[in-house]
Amino acid sequence: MSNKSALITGITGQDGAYLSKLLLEKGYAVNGLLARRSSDTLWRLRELGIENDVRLVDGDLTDLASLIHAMEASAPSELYNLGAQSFVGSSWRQPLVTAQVDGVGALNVLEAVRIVNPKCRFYQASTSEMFGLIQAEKQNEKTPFYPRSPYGVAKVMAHWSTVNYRESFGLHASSGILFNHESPLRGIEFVTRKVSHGVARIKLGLQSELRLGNIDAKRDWGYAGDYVQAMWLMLQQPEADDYVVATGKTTTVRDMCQIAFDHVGLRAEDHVVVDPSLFRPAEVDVLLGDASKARDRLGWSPQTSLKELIGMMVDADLRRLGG
Ligand code: NDP
Ligand code: GDR
Repeated sequence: MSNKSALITGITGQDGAYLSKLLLEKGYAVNGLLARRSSDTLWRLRELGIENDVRLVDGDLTDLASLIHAMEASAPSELYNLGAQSFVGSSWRQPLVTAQVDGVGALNVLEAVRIVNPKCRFYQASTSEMFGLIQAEKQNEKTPFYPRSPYGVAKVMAHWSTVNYRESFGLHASSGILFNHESPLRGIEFVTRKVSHGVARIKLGLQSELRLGNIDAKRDWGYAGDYVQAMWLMLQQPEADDYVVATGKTTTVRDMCQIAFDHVGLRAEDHVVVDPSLFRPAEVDVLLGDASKARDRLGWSPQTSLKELIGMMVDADLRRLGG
């Protein structure tokens, strides 16, 4: 057990919930930045049974004053910047919000750390979307970036700001370049959860069709519960650095769907409809990560197969729907 204190932006999101649980188990005092919304955003913390174990501080990534206040109020030794407009599809429709929250927002957090306590360790939620257009069969920390969406572009800014604050001000600032990671707590707009929810509804006779966009896209999908461990490990290292976190396996959306339908004894081809209106203006066709550095330096490796992950997600959606 430790007497460390953490501040998490994006605490109400998928990763924020799993990271909170992990840090609470390690004895941390867990604080989270809560952006004001008109509806309830605490369902994930509630689902993990930790809603009353974390302390929430009002704030928004676009409001530096609120971040300085959150730093002062929670006196963290570690800050995890997970907050973002994280849906790639929306980033074309809300490019300026995405840039403000995901790009400038990260810079605001770095400034708050620099101003209030430059000894506080910092984690940036970087992403495989920064790689974008295929340039290497497997992407690692040395692969150049070529983002393909306003989201990817904003995240490149946040990533380089993190490197820059490390080099300019000596902050212990690390970036985790995480590939797609999913769970039963995934937002419904992302493809794995859209599929697990759709499959559960089809199984229960509540719908018959599942409309998807580009099912030939390939992703390197892992389990969020495994990936938050890597975030924590990065901040325990003597030196800050950047790490790719991935499974090293890639699967098409089409095959991922089939895994989900197989789980309930149905055939994907009987239900999936490709809807061109769901295609993106520019696509990231393939992602496949090489996480050897995380394995060698952090001792991290993924523990959950895609089949186990998708099965877990479909079962959770069946349960939620009362099936
Ligand atoms: P989610 O979309 O589930 O969570 C995003 C979080 O950011 C929510 O808590 C949301 O709050 C918060 N947020 C949004 N806008 C603001 C704002 N203006 N000020 C403060 N908080 C805000 O994302 P994930 O948990 O899946 O991802 C966590 C981070 O990791 C994100 O930065 C994402 O871009 C990045 N990432 C995710 C990957 C994945 O596969 N999941 C892979 C690589 C990177 P609210 O609930 O109120 O909307
Ligand atoms: P992604 O995740 O864009 O990789 O970003 P998403 O699940 O949205 O898309 C994955 C791939 O599936 C294709 N696809 C569809 N996607 C959605 N959402 N809905 C559909 O109906 C559909 N049909 C096909 C997409 O075109 C894409 O190729 C996620 C987010 O969590 C980011 O925040 C994170 O940085 C990256 O993963 C790594």
